[in-house]
Amino acid sequence: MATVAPELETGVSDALSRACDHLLALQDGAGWWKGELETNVTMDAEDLLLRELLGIRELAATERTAAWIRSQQHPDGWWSNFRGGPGDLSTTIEAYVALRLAGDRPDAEHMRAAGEFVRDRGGLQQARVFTHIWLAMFGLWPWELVPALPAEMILLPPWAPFNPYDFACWARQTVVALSVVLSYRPRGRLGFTLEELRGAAPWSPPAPRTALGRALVSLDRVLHAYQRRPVRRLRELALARAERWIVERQEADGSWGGIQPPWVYSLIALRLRGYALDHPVMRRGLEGLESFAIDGSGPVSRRLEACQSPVWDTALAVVALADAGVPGDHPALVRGADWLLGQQVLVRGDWAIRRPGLEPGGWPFEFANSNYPDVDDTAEVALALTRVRHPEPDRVARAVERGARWLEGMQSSDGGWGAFDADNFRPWVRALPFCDFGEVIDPPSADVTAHALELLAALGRANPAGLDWLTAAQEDDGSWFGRWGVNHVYGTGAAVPALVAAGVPVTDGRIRRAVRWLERHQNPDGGWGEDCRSYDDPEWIGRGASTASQTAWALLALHAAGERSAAAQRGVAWLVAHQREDGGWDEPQFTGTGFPSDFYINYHLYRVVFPVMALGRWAGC
Ligand code: R04
Repeated sequence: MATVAPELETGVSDALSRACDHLLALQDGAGWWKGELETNVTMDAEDLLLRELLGIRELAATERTAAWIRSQQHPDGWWSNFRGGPGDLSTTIEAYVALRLAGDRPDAEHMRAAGEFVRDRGGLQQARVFTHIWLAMFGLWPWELVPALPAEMILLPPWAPFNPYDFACWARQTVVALSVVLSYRPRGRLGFTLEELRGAAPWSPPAPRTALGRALVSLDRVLHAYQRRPVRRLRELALARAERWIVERQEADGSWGGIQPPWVYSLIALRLRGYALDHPVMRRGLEGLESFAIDGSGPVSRRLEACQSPVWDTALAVVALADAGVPGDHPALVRGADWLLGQQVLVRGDWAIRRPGLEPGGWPFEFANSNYPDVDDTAEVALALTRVRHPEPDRVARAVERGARWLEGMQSSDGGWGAFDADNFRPWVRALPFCDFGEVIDPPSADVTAHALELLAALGRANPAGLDWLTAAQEDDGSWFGRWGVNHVYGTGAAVPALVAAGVPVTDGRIRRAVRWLERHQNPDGGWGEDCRSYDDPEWIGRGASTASQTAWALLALHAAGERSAAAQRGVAWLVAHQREDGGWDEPQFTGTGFPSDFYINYHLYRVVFPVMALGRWAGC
């Protein structure tokens, strides 16, 4: 074991105290923390298209949104889905249409470059299904070429294949709303065409590679024929049921699931069902959506958060500050705990379909998300609460106990945990022609399972099935895959502390192999980084420019493994050397995962909370 230089110890303690001050200053008076949640410009483009469709697009907001979209364009003409990433066809098409809507001319330099990129990639024809739907809603793409999604799906019972509960909750809310939209096939007008974005080859459906895929393409043809002549009474029954399903799920903040896609599509679906814009459901929905916009006055640009992360950020901040040695009865921690206690979900949501007997008690991700508490947040919040010395300890203990019971009940039958649902792993929906974007099921993942195990271990509750699941999920190279964070550095940073907490000795082969994987993937500068491209190209696994959050994740694993090695010291030194004057860190890279390969998130608080955790644990030995 390497000795630790005294300069490093001093550096850590200075860095930590500045970082803690920085983090404490970011707390809201109400007790929560919330960093910006940055994604990509489809959010902003679709916001303009939604407003155009509903007839509520305003000039000033359009100009500020367009300014943001322009500011995100790569000099070569395209837009990507994460900072530093490659151009994305669908994102570029949506950004282009939004800028046309804002008045940018197709012969302007930046638009010509975008058009060239789109045509090079095969044109509009090759875009994802969601992009085709947006175009179809304005008469710019034939509805006939959009894969079928019959509204009658809502009538299927939860045991039938392709019923809404086979989809992950985020996809479920999206497809139910879109099944209404696809039934009405609205056709707005934009006053321009997109001939300049047409590629050379005609559209042809993607060729499925499996027998199931081929069967579903045939089914798609049958359903298209049905869409031309649906059984009227059945269709109306389905639409009425879908409408009710949607309205019942609107959250207190006016959102659907607190995430942009179902929110926007639900508003469109209800409008098509005849809801006027001043109907309370629509009004709450539109006002809430406005509150997800980060807007300045004057020439400052306007952008939209795809969702918000206050519960997650607050739990992480409390854990980080406690790790850094802030006393458990510090007012910031007590206020944070008080706010978290008020966020526990005590009503049933969609999760109860698969776990009907289970008492509620989880925590969600967002301000208002009572239909969709998740295991990840429940684990992290309960862990945070155990670190606070609250004036009402019994109240805290009861909340933690309820959360832990809910979490135990949400364990899938294979021993792992998914994020929002138990046993959501029927793979068929992935093969639907409609589902060409993002993950559409919510099977157990290593990171969520690790967080669940870490909580249960902290409460002294053994869970052999979970431990076995996590053990089996270790890759041959010693790492774990990161479902909700980029990527193997995240998965490994979650799994190792969980295994150790669950009683696996640091000398165990699982821990040693993970440590060796981390050491092999340390950058020469001492930090760790992993590019979002690691989801598509194995060459990138464990590789990328060093970032504060990923360096911290690696250090959390090394710390749990008992390492005070030269490698660990160089990682700690990287964090100390890259801290900003104000106590924070810069992190332009996206290190959060929405959907592997398709959707990435830059959680702006990650760059602070994870370094505080890592340095705090390092300093605490
Ligand atoms: C890091 C914590 C992970 N934990 C909680 C997850 C919270 C965020 O989950 C989602 C965020 C999302 N955004 N956008 C989508 C989305 C889905 C999530 C999204 C949904 C549907 C389509 C496109 C994007 F589950 Br279509 C920001 C597990």
